[in-house]
Amino acid sequence: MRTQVVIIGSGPAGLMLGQLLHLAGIDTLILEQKSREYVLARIRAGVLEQGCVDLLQRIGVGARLRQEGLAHQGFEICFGGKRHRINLNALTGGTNVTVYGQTEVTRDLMDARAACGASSVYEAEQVSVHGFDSASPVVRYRKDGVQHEIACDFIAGCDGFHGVCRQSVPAGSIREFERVYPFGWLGVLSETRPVSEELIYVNHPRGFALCSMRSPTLSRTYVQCSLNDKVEQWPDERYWDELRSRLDEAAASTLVTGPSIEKSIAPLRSFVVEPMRFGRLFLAGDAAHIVPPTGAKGLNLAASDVHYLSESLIGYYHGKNEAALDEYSPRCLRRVWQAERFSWWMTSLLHNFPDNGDFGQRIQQAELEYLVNSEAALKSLAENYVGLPY
Ligand code: RFL
Ligand code: PHB
Repeated sequence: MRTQVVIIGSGPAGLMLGQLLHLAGIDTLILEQKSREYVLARIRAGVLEQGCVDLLQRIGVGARLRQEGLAHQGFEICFGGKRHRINLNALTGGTNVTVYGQTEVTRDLMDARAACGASSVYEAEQVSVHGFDSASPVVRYRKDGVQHEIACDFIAGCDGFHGVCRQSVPAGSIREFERVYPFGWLGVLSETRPVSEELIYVNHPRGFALCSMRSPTLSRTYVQCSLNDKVEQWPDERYWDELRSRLDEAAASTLVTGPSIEKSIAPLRSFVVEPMRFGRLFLAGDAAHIVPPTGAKGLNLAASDVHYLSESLIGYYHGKNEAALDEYSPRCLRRVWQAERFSWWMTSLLHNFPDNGDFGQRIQQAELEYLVNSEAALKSLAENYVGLPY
């Protein structure tokens, strides 16, 4: 069998790329190791930049997002027991973010792919990529005990941080940059009314907390936890007590608790590979970079990567122009490093670092004070939070 582009991974990066290429008349096959249901059940991102919303609209998957997405004109930062509002809309001259779950983005994209008849193989086992340093790459996989081989022009590695594509690149051709943080996020999804209409990011001596949401009746909240913690050590009651203890008085007194419907621990990491292209293999999204979730940038970076990748591939097919392919990695990496810097900075500003010491703590408090009292600092925060242009 043969197709033009094999996309490995049916997360947001792979699905958005599939839709962008379909609209340009380029054939794709998506290979995903998990089932459709498994992919749809993964609770992850919640905040979309305007650029990501625009891209989803442009590729024809914006109908439900327009109806159900919650436009947020700002968010709050809480420290020293007081909340400070960051008016994103005013600080950026009219830009908002949209709260709409990654599960919903994924569902909309999967539905659009099914509607246009493009091929996806779920539960594809032992996916492997070959010959991407030549003009005729090949992808192999097993499905229901049968071995398959697909010849293609290009391979898009959209297979996340643990995927096979990045690992298939010879060690001498790739450089990795990494910072691992000494804590994780314990996240809970609950059918409870959110604490506030906007997100609250909390800096507290007991550790960071975040009150987010998926809808007016569905809360998504997080507390900073130890990397040694296990979910079983956090029964609902302990979780809610801990979250409440980190909130300001008003938020704590209105916090509505209820049974968790999902609870998980995620470690925090910053990670980038350079370059993001190896001959005819392109990495996009979490396969190429990870940001700590504090800046809400992961899914949004996946969107800008595949936007650039689609432009390179469309440029190649329309003009048979190899130069269009060369632009992919440098264009992505410029924006990736900006988001890495911002996510690292938000993480440093808001978390409790065990090794910071008293000096580090005072510096963090000074930075928070400066931030909420300086129009220049607020503008910089807002400009990055709503997303740099692409
Ligand atoms: P994904 O979503 O991991 O999808 C990769 C897909 O590839 C499949 N796969 C394979 N398929 C075939 N063969 C193999 N060998 C394969 N290996 C893997 C996987 O099964 C999967 O389906 O990567 P993608 O598409 O690059 O999308 C990235 C985003 O998922 C990620 O960046 C965000 O979820 C990060 N993130 C957030 N991003 C935001 O923009 N805003 C947020 O508010 C936000 N909050 C978050 C987050 C991530 C979190 N966690 C759990 C790390 C909050 C959390 C807690
Ligand atoms: C979420 O709603 O899951 C969420 C929101 C903002 C973040 C991270 C996660 O920075």
